[in-house]
Amino acid sequence: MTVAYIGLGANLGDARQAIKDAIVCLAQQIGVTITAKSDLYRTAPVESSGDDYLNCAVAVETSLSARQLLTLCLKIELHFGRERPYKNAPRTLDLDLLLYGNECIAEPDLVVPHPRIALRAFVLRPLADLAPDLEIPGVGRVSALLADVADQRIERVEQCCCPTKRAYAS
Ligand code: PH2
Ligand code: MG
Ligand code: MG
Repeated sequence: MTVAYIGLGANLGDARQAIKDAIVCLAQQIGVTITAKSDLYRTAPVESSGDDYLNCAVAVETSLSARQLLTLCLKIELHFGRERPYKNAPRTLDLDLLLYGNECIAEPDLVVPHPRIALRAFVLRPLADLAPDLEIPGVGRVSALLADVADQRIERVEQCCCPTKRAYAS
């Protein structure tokens, strides 16, 4: 079993519903157990256009390989109507594999840790809910990295509704 972190984002259509439904969908997949869910954030588009995004992140325990998890994320995005008319276009759902255990993977279509993980409050803030002390391989500690993106607009819109805040029954 590997602990992985997946970032979720959307800024087209009913973003809040899509993110909620996508988490349920992830939780139903064989080989994926959601162990924690971050709060939900409204965030300013970064190198992107359109409405503000909603972003959050989940921690999963998985028996899938990083490649299998990526393929699953892309399949779920498509199921939620994801289209890619141009780079960073507004989207109904984006699922990014942020971290896969301590692995560093650099393949053309699969880079882990996510290449822009250290630059984006919309990734780091939800990750900090899940694992503030997490050391991102080759990058640094989540809590320390967060200080460097303090200028990016991000606002909590919903606390994780899990009974214990961290634990998410899947
Ligand atoms: N995703 C992007 C580009 N810019 N900005 C915000 N606020 N949230 C995102 O999820 C996001 C973005 C590329 O995936
Ligand atoms: Mg993304
Ligand atoms: Mg993506």
